[in-house]
Amino acid sequence: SSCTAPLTDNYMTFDQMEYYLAQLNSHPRVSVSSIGKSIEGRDIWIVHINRSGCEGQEPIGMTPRFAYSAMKRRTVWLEGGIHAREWISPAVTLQIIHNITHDCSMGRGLEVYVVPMANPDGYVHTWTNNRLWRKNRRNNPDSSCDGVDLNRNWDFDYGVGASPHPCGETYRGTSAFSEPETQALREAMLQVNSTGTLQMVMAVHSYGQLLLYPYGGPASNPAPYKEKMENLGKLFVNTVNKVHDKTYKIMNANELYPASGTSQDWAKGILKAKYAYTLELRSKKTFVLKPDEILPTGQEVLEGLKMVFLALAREKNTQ
Ligand code: 0X9
Ligand code: ZN
Repeated sequence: SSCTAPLTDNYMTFDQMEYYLAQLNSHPRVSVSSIGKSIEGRDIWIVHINRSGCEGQEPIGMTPRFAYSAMKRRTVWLEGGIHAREWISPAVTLQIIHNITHDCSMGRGLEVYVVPMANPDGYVHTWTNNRLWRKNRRNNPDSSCDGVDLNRNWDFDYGVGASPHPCGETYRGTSAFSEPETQALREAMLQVNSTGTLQMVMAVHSYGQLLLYPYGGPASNPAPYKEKMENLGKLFVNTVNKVHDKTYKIMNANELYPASGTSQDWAKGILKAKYAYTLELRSKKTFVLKPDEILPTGQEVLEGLKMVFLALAREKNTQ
């Protein structure tokens, strides 16, 4: 529709994202706030879409008496933009925010929290200096190479399966949570986790068209609820694949390649989120996706998420 056009016509600069989020904040069901600042002082924004205005529209199968108020809140956390060059991630994440906000049928029975741009400094750098920059903009001491991979900096299985060298693309940093960006995400996730049951965490990346479930570390034991994560993941990819006939697949993260210190594994292993995923969006071969793929990528993911949200809201047992 025309009101989503600015979100799907082209990629937004960081300034445009901030402008969009500021406007969105005037919507009664939305609150936008900063969870902290990046190394270069940019805000990391979180969007909470609440259920006010959607009462009486609980999912089928959920007794109104238990819905929303009496029941422990079920929360969902979506993370976008932790890798700077994966522009389709914030673009799709913003579309998801738009959709949940403007459509009560999506995300019924759930409290949804979204960080669309977890690495603003890196993102700005991809617009101004280097389109293929991945990490944050840490000025590493005693090295001519900048940046820490924010998806190797989390304190679960930290270390092995991530580069110890500042010049590495997957440089893990000097210690777990050495970066203000991961610290801000951790604090916000702990806060959200304390307000309800964290049903699902999804980190949105590109590329590969894959849905990955934990663990991804080298010492990858089967994660709790592995079967359930596989089954819900299959529901997601099957739904996604009906929309534009694409070929998303589900697999174990460690089987793709071992990576430790990821937000997904921390969410699963430490926060005990029942479901944790890394979603790799389009394409099959490059980070540089043409703007005309923003809309279809968003459409397919939205259909998949709708199904997943319904399943999560209806589930009887929580974590
Ligand atoms: O390597 C990553 O951080 C993610 N892929 S990306 O190309 N977007 O950088 C994948 C992390 C998922 N975990 C494992 N593959 N173990
Ligand atoms: Zn990534």
